[in-house]
Amino acid sequence: MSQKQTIIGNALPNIPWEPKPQQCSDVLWRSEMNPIIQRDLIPCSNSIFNSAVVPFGGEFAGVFRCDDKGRSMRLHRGVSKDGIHWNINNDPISFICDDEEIGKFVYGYDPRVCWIDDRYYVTWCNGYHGPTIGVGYTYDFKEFYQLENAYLPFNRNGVLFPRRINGKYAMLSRPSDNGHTPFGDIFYSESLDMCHWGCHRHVMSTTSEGWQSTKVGAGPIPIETTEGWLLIYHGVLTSCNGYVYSAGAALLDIDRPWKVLYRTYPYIISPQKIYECVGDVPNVVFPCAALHDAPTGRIAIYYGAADTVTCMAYTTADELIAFIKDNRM
Ligand code: BMA
Repeated sequence: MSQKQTIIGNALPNIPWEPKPQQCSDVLWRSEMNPIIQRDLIPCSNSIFNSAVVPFGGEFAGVFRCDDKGRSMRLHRGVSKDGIHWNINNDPISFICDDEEIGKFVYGYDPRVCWIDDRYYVTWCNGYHGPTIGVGYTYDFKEFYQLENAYLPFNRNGVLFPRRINGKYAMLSRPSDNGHTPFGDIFYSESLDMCHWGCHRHVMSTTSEGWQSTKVGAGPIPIETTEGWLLIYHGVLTSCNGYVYSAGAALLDIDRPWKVLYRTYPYIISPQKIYECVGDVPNVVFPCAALHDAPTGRIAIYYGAADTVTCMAYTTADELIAFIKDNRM
């Protein structure tokens, strides 16, 4: 255990954890149990991936992207005692919403879950005349309430910050098109009421070549550290066989998170294992959640693999931050 705590946050003594294998020289190491969630865990599912997990009542809970056997994209709730073995509800979440037009569910995918103040906020890619960012909340992972969509279509990868910044809620997002968007930068937006979003700021662009040259998008909820907001994000490369989704990491300024302090030139994880390269969409790793334990700095990352299954990988805050600084662009 390090003397100084790098992560600003709570202890999570029961965080899922596997020590780094001796022969591993990478900054992230995969779970030996991958994939921790198989595609057919529940009767209706074609695939379960790109999902969000949080500590809940001494155990764990989450919102899962389950594409059904009609290949419709749905959100399901789940609970787990250890963060690894999951009990996912077979019925999709039915959001309670005051406004019929907003509450009419079309599709939902790539959820993120973020504890702020007194509740768990859920953001996801929500079908409303094309993809935009849906926002809702739950107290108990049983009843979910839906708020207004955050933005006009088209937008994806809406990721909240876990506290107000300069008195306002803050969210990263990635304006997009209605298809398999061949572009995309990360932006920052603020809101006083979780309804009206503005003061949009550019955060980061794609690079001229390499794993993050087609589009970038925020991944898990940013982790507050003494070195800045630790952001894990995905980046996409266009190969002769289509898109390749990898992930990198960045540090953002604590008070002005649209200012990137450092950002990795290399990826921290790319599709290499068979379960990341073979599936409904080959060559995809897509992190959507990260648990962390402040005293030890341990970080457990949840990512979707090949748009088919859910996997885990581990790192520590000190190791990842050192890697970002040593391998910055
Ligand atoms: C994106 C989203 C993700 C998916 C990725 C790769 O546009 O649809 O859910 O993992 O494409 O197919």
